[in-house]
Amino acid sequence: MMQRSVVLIKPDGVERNLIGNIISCYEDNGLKVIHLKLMQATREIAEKHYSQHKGKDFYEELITFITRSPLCAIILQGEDVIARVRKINGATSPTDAEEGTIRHRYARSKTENCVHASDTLESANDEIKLWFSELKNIDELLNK
Ligand code: 3AN
Repeated sequence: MMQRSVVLIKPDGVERNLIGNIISCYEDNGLKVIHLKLMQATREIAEKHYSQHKGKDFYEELITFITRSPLCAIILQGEDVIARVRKINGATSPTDAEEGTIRHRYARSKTENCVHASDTLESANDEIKLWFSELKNIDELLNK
């Protein structure tokens, strides 16, 4: 199924000049960048993005981290892109991530793990609306 996924190259990835290498991992797998921007996340958007983690012991660290410097927000498109991107990213922790995955290669910890990707179709649609609220034709984009 043709899908869209939101990928965030998190502040650690942007700070360490990994944008190009990370995007290459997706493009080399046949996935297409259809939107891309650099932005600094506000606390408000970060809290909405990580609302399911509110109250967990790592929550404050996560919000501080994701808002500390610019991130690169991307919409990727492709057949089964949601599952494929999560496979390319690897497990949350770099010590669990399989060899060849982005997190195995670049992540330093569970928090500083370089990338985020949508985990379901529903969250992809919510995340497109959250991170790309300036897009005028979001509904058209989502239904295409
Ligand atoms: P993933 O991004 O692999 O889908 P989630 O959705 O379980 O992981 O968690 C969202 C983010 O929260 C992770 N990307 C990671 O940065 C952070 N996180 C998750 N679990 C932990 C943890 N135990 N300690 C620190 N940070 C965590």
